[in-house]
Amino acid sequence: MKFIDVAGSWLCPPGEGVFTVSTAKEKREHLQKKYYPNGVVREEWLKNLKNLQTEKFAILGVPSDCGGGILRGANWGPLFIREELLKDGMLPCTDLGDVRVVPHLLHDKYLNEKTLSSVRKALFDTDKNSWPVSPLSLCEESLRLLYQDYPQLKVLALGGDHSVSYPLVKAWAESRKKKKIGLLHFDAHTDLLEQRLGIDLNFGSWTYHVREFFPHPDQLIQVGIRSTGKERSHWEKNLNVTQHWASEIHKKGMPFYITEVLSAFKRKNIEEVYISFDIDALDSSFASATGTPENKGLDPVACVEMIRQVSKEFNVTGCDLVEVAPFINHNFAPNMGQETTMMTAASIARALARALGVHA
Ligand SMILES: [Mn+2]
Repeated sequence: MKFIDVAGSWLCPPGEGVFTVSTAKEKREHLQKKYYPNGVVREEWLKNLKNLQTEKFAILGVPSDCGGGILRGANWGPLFIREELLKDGMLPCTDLGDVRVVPHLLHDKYLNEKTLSSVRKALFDTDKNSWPVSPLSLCEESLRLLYQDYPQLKVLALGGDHSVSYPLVKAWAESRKKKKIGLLHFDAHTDLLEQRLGIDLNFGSWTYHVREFFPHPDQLIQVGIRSTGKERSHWEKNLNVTQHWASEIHKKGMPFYITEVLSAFKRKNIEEVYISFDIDALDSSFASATGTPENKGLDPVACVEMIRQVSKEFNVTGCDLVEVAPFINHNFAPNMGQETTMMTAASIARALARALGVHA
């Protein structure tokens, strides 16, 4: 199977991944007018997908927020982050569009045959083929084919809740089996649960399940941790990860930890790095429009510097920015909370794009 044969069915034009008729319609139309000025959205989008062999970078939206549920709304992240990015001019790279999202679903392994067949008919007008239907499954399979057909392509993915990083990182890692790879994970939370309420794939467990691709603690580094029921030693000893907690970063300063991260990746001769950025790694004064904002967090400028230095020394070939939920307005951050979060999210997205090599 080729990516181009399924892309038009599994993905949709940028901004259309959230299934809605009227909510945020003007935002979607504004975005699409900028992207496709002559108005033929679907044709233009498909035309771009046919030229991926000459592209180096691409954006992908994964507007799925079924993987957690404390406060949803990260499904709007991809549209609103793109919209915010447009304010300073478009990112000079192809947009693959959004993964199609049936908002009730997470991963196909949780579905019975009857449901799979029914959703296939709804999404693809047929259930003849065994195509995936759930957002995480569609995301993983799309990227597997994308990396198979265009191995040069580096993708910046916009989530979605953090469960989307499971398929994103898995597809990225599996397409690089012969390479020494590393993961740099910014987050307030460890996301290292084995399961939550009996469900093994969710926003709090994706890191636990991608550890198999990063078997050495120097390969999986978490930055910004501060909201967890257990000590750092518990996670590091039992789960083979390295953690740099926010409290330690406040004490010793980010430059110290940038050096730590660079030397850890060097010790392991890392060839390619994936960066996953949960916006709640940042202090809630910068990022309150998210499901689980946390205070005493990181400074965005310091994070941008860490991203920059890592990309200077290592080949960063995949990134995601997740948990941006533009409609959430916590009462500790009235009025400006959402605006500030979106501006901050755009600056992180640009830093990640630059890390991939985009002149952003
Ligand atoms: Mn997370």
